[in-house]
Amino acid sequence: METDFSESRLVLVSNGEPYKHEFVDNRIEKVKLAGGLTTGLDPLMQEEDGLWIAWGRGNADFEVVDENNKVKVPDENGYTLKRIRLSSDERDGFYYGFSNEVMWPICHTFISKANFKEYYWDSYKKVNRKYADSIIEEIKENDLVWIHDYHLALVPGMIKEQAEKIKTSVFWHIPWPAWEAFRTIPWRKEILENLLQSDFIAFHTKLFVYNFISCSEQIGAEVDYKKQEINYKGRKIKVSSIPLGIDYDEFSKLIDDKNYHKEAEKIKNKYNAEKLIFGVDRLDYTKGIWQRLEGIDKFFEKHPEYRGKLTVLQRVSPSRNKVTEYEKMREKINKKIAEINGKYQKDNWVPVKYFYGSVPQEELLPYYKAADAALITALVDGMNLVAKEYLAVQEDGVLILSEFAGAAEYLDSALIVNPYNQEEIADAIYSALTMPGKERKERLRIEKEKLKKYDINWWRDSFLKQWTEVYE
Ligand code: GDG
Repeated sequence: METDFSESRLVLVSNGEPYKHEFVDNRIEKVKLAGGLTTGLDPLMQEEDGLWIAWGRGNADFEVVDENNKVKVPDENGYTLKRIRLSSDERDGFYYGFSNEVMWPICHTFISKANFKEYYWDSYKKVNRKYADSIIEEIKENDLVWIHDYHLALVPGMIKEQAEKIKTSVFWHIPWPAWEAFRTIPWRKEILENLLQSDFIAFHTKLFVYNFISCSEQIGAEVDYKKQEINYKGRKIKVSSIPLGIDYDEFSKLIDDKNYHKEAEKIKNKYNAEKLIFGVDRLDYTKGIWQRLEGIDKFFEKHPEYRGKLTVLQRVSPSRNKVTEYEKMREKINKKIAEINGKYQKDNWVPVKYFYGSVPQEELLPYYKAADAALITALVDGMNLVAKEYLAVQEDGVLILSEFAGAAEYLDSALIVNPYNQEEIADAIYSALTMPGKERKERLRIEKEKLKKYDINWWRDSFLKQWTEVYE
């Protein structure tokens, strides 16, 4: 790791926590929460004895903390996790409300899905203040405070109000929209002004950097698109695109794992089809699941020779089930699948197999292996890690990827589609199924080289390097 932490401590701030504690049969168990952020930052936090501040959501989280809501993770020799406790009102207003019904839809340019309730905004401010106060209680000179994502946009400003010299940065995991979308938020200026109190902000893609600089310009900042610098009210803020990578070595190890091959083989046999296509997404309107199904419908209409031969396996993991929009979408997906299956099903063959629910990662990964192609048709996506994970564990599969996923800015050897274009999806499925082995392998080789080089460690080290250079 290049960044020298001998003089400073890393304080990580995020909505989700790296470990939760849960009651299991009257005992308390610690669970590591898988995901890019934990994978990439947990080793560094352990090595550097950092502090991680996050919302405690496990049902036994507050049974194991001390009087300051702190606990050592993964064990007594690990680093400190400080848990923020939210009331059910705060959870509804801050998390389900403002974060997921304002920031999420607007950042993904789904303006009509936003719900600009004053009460959500009040709750968002209150909880962001709670985070900021909790950080201030802990902060020491020279600490580096790294804030993550759209739930905590006001935290940089709220910290700076109380401790001007504290070094802060933000990584924004979802898209940053064009001004036309962002300006619809009644509190747009306050959000931007608070974010612009951090010293360094990074996004997944160049497009999001451009949008962010342009929004800053709209509220009166002086900007330099080339240097990726923003000057606002006497402060200089550096912006950058640093795409989040995966733990490539861990994923690619599976290629030599016999058990994993066996599991994949079982899946293939179970569906008794010549070809399998796989998709996995969190239930979200941004993921384009419904549009994907339209494309699949079109494919079976255009290519009757594949009826009985191709099975599409679609997994959907539940998410934000308290937001009505997500419930409606679930019904729409169910209907579309029933329609496709009703239209084309024959003998023992069903065109689309659908699974709703979360499974442990070891159960999910054999599906990646079993699939001849992965179909990712996000309507907008910050990055999309599934695309990267699929490629990492494949030996000759084909990735069909939406041009509107951040990952498409980097994975240009995939079959790139416009997710709103059913014909294009149908044609890409056909190309994937008929692509010669040599071409499949060559495309994979190119992508894997990039995934290996720009992995999760590269992302973390690049972020820390660019951020700390700001102070030189
Ligand atoms: C946000 C941005 C950005 C899925 N189902 C199960 C499961 N997963 C795992 C996948 C993958 C992850 O969840 C999903 O990551 P994505 O990147 O695809 O999407 P978001 O959750 O929307 O993440 C996104 C990301 O932040 C990082 O910055 O890429 O654009 O929207 O790792 O494998 N994992 C398990 N069971 C499941 O059922 N264990």
